[in-house]
Amino acid sequence: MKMIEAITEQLPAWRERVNRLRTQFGSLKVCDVTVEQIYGGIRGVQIQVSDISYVDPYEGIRLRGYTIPEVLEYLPKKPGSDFPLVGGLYYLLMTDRLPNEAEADEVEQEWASRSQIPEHVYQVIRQFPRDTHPMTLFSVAIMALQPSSQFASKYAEQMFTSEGLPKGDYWKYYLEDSMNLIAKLPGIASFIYNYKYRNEEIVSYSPELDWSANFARMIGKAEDLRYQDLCRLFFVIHSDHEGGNVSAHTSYLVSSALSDVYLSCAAGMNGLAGPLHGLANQECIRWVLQVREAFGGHVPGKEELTDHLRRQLQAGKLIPGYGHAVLRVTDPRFTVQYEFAKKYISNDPNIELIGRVFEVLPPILAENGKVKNPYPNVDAINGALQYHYGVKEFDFYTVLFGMSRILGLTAHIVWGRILGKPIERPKSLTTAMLEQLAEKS
Ligand code: NMX
Ligand code: MLT
Repeated sequence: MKMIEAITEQLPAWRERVNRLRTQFGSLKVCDVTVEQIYGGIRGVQIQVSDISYVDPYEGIRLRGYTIPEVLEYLPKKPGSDFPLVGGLYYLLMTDRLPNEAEADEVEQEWASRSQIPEHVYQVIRQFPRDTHPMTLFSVAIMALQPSSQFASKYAEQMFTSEGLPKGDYWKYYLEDSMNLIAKLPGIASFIYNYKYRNEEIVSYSPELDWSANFARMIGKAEDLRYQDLCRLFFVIHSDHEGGNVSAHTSYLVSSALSDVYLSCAAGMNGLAGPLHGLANQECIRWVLQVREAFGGHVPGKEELTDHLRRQLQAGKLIPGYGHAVLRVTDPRFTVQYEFAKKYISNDPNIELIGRVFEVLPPILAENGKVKNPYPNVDAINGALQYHYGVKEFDFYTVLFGMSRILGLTAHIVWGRILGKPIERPKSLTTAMLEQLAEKS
């Protein structure tokens, strides 16, 4: 794989940079931690390093240094499509280099060749009651693939042989596992969808189509080219949001114990399934529809909407899709999806309402100074787009987020192994210890 060559080429320089920092500047202080930060979700404490992506509070995400509009513009596309090949995005995340068409295509072809899903994975999913949440099925299906982990078997094998597995080579097995897992995600996600809501169909992967279009085809949207483009857009922009969000942080932590890619990504998906994180996208469309229902199915005018939103906030309700732990501006991932919506489906009433809420809500949320970011995040519009194109089962939306997020999670994990990061083990204190520190201050 070209991707392996590209990483191998850069390896000595990266390792050298990290070694220099650790040996020459190991005692350099990066930041202080306050009592409020300890109790407040470790917000703003700079305890990680990752070069896969970075979220600037006032600009939003950059994936390997590129903004969302730049990523959408520069990555290779399939003829006839306006949105990138996910294979190209993965090449960028993994190698820190923009791929050419052949390199993006090679990743796509690798996925096609690794896409066969063992029968027992379908059986595991079928064992669950049909009303099980799709994220549970998704996480379980990833776990069901774990016995095929090349890293886990190689690691176990070297314990009993004289031939060791050099630490510097772990990453190659993590990358193999990552490629094998990602290749199977369209098949797994689509089967969960088909099992729960359609005809229980298992659709095999078509090497003629890219990863995104394969997923669309597998859920019955072979003819819907616009939906396929929406999938490409969705999968690219949800792939990563630096290392500190719940799913990335969780999977990275788990992998630091040398748990393999399957164990680590399933853990990350369990975090993504929380309503304050990925699950928010299913809540957003539900909320949008409830607001319309409160107005007899119509889109309320600005004044009516303002009153309605104030009442909700006064009742202590959370408005899904608004706010962010790091961002202090409108999420650029919201913006590009809103642009897609205005271009192709501007007459959709849910999109109209989302636009109106966007006009009206930020100043209201900002009023009491409590909400640190009164602007929409990525989830505020995801569901409405899926809903428009006929994917109307809200609880499935986080699986789409998960498919995409695994691209980023695995890039973080593989690079953790490349740079030889040790097991994570921060230190905890007791309340009494903090009280003693407070007394002395
Ligand atoms: N509606 C109402 N109140 C809010 C909102 C909102 N959308 N966002 C924050 N607040 C409240 C929050 O509950 C907290 O109140 P209290 O002190 O009474 O607990 C207060 O404002 C301060 O919260 P922040 O410091 O601004 O936000 P925090 O960093 O703790 O949490 C979120 C960030 C994203 C978890 C929070 O804004 C939220 O729950 N938003 C709605 C859910 C959502 O959209 N999640 C998706 C996140 C993106 N993703 O894809 O993962
Ligand atoms: C994400 O994409 O992970 C969310 O925006 C949450 C975050 O960054 O904390």
